[in-house]
Amino acid sequence: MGTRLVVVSTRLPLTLQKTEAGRWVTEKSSGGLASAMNPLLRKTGGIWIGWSGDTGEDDTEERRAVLQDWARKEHSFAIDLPADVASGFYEGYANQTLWPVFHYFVSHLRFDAKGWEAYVQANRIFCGAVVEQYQPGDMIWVHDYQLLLLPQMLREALPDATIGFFLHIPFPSSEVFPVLPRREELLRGLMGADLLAFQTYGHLQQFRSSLLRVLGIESRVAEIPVGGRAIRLEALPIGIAPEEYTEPLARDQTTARYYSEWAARYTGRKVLLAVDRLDYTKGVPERLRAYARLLRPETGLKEKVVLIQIAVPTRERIDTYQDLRSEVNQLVGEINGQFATPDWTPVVYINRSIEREELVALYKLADICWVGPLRDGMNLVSKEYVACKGDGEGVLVLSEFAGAAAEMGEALLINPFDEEQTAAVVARALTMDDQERRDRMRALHGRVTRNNVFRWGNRFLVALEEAASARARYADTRPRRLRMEEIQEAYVRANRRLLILDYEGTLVPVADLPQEAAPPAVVLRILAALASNPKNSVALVSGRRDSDMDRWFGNIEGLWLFAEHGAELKRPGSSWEALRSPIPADWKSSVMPILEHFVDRTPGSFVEERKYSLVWHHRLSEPEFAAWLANELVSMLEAMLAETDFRAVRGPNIVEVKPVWANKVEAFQLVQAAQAQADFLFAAGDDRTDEDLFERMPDSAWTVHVGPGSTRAAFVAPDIGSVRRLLALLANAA
Ligand code: GDG
Repeated sequence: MGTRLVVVSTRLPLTLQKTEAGRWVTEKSSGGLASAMNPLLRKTGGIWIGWSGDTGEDDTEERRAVLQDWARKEHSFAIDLPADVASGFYEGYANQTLWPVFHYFVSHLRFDAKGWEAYVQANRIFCGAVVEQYQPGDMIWVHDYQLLLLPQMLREALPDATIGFFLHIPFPSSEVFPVLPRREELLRGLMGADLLAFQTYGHLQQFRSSLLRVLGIESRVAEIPVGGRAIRLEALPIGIAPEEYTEPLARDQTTARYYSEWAARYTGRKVLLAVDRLDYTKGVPERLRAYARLLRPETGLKEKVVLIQIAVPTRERIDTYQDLRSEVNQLVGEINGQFATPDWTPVVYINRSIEREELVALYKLADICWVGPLRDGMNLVSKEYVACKGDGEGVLVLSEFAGAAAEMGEALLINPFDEEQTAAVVARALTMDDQERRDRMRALHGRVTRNNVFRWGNRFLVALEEAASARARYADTRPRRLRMEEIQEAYVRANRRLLILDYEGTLVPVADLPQEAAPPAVVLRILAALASNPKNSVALVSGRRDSDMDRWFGNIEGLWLFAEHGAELKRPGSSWEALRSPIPADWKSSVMPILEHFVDRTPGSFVEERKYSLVWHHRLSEPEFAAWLANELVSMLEAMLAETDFRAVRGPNIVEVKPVWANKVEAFQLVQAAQAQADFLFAAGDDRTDEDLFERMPDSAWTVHVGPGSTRAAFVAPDIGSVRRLLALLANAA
């Protein structure tokens, strides 16, 4: 890997702390992410950019020196966030709006516009910091839900940068995601990336369906086509660095001491272990209630088990977390109060962070690791426990709502909302026979060891590199931005001109309903001016019926009209003629029943009948369902129409069945026959059929593609407005 990696995450693996004596010191945290990123950063000479955790108000010499040390020795570049930005961003929009909704806790959603503004502001500050450090060729890797707007901000600031994004938390269902205030902005914020990666395939699919529902953007499983490039999509489940857990077990004295002390203390009892941040997504009260069921007299487990619950304080400034803390305190008190005996405490509750040496000793000690989140992106605790069980002596009880469940089929899966079932599964884990336990754990252990965090990091970077080089290849062959003056000059110089114009999507927006496609006066004026010039032959091609075309454009003298994509034409001054005739009369009667069947299945959709074509419109239907059905319909009709002159094609929110010979290339050739020796050929259009035309026109032709999407045209016009401006310029030129 020749290029430098730039990691961007909310927090750095370093934190700035002010001591009681007012001195600034550095605290290092070694999380899974740091273990994954550090080797990659070393290998690529990369850097890490993140929030210092501080406001930067106390801008002393000493503090600056600490941060300079970070940059020099740790390659970590700290960002300060002003207090109000930090709280609105972190405790506000990120953790009280996004976090609950992404974890399906819609009832915990809190939103205010200030929090959103702070979120935008914070993302901008991050963007500025990245731009400041950026060197051409860098690969930027943005992490997680706090920075959803960053990829697009970076794309605008650094158009050629390589930008990847990984979401550590779940992506919610498309029934839930749209609940979010500012949902459109969030999705657009991600669209600047070359690669978007999720923990599971399920999350990826949910993201795709939200994208379709919220922004109307269709995607494929592996990519989203946007504006002439593609964003790659990947499911990349994060792993752990197994040695960080197995090494202390093998060598560390403190770990060994803890382990033997505790093993002696709990002899004769089964140890159940739970390790969580004290977050409402982690299912701590649910676990405690299920545990209380397990201790009922009829199970015979009283005094035979102990639950060690580590609950690390987190986000304590948010009310919901305070409430959770009280609830857990109370439940622990109740269970211990009700069941304890002078020599047995059923729940050992530790409401603080413990050292890695202790944690690892507990993993080794535990007969069962009870991982019960109500929703979790992945859950690393489950993998860390498994890593410590090389001997096969342990059972993992795992919530089916953790991303980890997708990979850890040999765990005993629970629905943590079902406390009865959970208690039964834990009871089964306690009595599992030796062979089954070892078989399951060995399979898990092998997989956790193989699919480690290093592999994850490499896979991400390989995918990112591929995605970025695909974009770069595209950029080399990219059509030029519309150069109006250049076209105008050629137009003025020419003696005989031929202009062929697509209608909907080019001169007017694509209409939801067929009757809404009428042209505004400005378009009529431009067309009339162009068509009245004796040097010009101007043709307008539309999918609409001849009657619509007549009603709209019948008064414009000198204009060529093609209706139904060219199935019918009207030369200047004459009446409509069919391009081929007669067409078989029975084709509609075989296609119509199929379309009607689809209409019945798809509320809001309808069939429009034209002379030479049938169109199924699904713009008013549930987008995902309709898009899926549209594909079904096309493949069904493809088989049926294979031997005929008709084809089924998808357009924007439509499926159209039309004759193959009705197309723009034919239309162009007809006009060209009448306007031989034209020295200025011009075409503008936005869809697939226009691409066929662009390809067939000589290299000297002036071809213009409108809107996003890849194209063979010589120029790209960003929108309909710019096409109109260009045509107005030509109309007034001569
Ligand atoms: C997010 C997603 C996703 C916990 N207590 C102590 C301690 N820990 C360590 C664990 C583990 C980490 O904290 C927690 O990671 P999780 O994956 O369980 O959960 P989140 O913090 O919510 O992480 C999650 C993850 O990102 C990675 O993509 O898996 O779904 O929510 O490593 O060991 N470590 C020490 N003392 C403790 O008391 N030393």
